[in-house]
Amino acid sequence: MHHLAERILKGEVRATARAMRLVDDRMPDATTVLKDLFPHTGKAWVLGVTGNPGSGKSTLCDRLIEHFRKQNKRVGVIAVDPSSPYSGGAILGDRIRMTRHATDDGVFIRSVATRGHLGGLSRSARDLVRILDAHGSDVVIVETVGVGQDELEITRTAHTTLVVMAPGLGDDVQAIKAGLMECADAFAVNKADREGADATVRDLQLMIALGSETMIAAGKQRGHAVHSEQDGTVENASRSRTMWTPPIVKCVALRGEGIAELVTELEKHHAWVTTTEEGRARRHARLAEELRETLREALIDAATENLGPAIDEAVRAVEDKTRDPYSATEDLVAKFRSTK
Ligand SMILES: Nc1nc2c(ncn2[C@@H]2O[C@H](COP(=O)(O)OP(=O)(O)O)[C@@H](O)[C@H]2O)c(=O)[nH]1
Ligand SMILES: [Mg+2]
Repeated sequence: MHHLAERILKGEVRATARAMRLVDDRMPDATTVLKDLFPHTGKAWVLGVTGNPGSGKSTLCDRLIEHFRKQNKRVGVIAVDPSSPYSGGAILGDRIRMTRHATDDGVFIRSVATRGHLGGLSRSARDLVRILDAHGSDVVIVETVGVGQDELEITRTAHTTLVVMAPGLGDDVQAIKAGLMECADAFAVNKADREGADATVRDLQLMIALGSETMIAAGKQRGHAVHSEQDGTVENASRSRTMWTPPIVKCVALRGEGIAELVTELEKHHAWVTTTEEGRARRHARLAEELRETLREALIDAATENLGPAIDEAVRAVEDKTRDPYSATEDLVAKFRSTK
């Protein structure tokens, strides 16, 4: 076993931080460590927290950490932020807001910049989650801004995804991005000390009700509710029983209000994901996705290595119009196959 993996499994903070840097830099050693760690992962509850900037995600995460620490749970946090870690922007803000946990060795907080992740941000996030899981975290919180596709994809690393909304932020339910709606397993309407929180709750309720009506009618499956595989043969009534309906919880993260209720709802979802057939199917689908993604990358690497000059030649041939790009690709695939 890699020495870092051994030390991570003992819960050594420095080894954990070191392995995370290897993942960031996509060093070959990172893969070795991840291979050794994988059999020891799967114990942590991965909780995604997303939403628009300023909705109060970091403040809420801080409260969640506090809550879990009172239950003596070890908490890992991955804060994915769009700004560079050195710009003094949001990451610095997040660090400050979470610092009261910085001296607690039951909490491990890691900020991740969104730029410069070879192989994609969601892959890096998934690997970092696994390291924290093996390190002994009972809960791993992944905070991401719910804007770009990359960020939304990260929520697929989580067992449970919480979408944080706040009134008066232009966070009207009509404006909420479809992607954000689809990844939500629960909603927190934060800043309930402000006007408009009840209206946001009502709008969300309506949207969820309409959403599930549409889903039942169409017999479609959505990101947060994977139905039985015998689609079409299951009665609508039984379908709606097995479906997950995202709860909505009002809170004031700033004052720690509503946090216990929120955690209760999140835990219900965790139980749903871990005990139902729908939850199992969802985990299976995500692993299949991951494997396809890593396979695609590995195949491209292998093909590039084997065909290097042939690819350059093909590009020139297409440029000279002596070959079309479709046939050129077919030629390359045939050539790659014959080298195996
Ligand atoms: N009034 C009010 N302000 C809050 C609440 N929660 C967070 N804030 C403030 O909202 C701003 C953005 O919070 P932050 O946690 O950084 O949001 P993030 O960008 O989603 O991570 C900060 O100034 C917080 O103090 C709340 O419950 N009520
Ligand atoms: Mg934040």
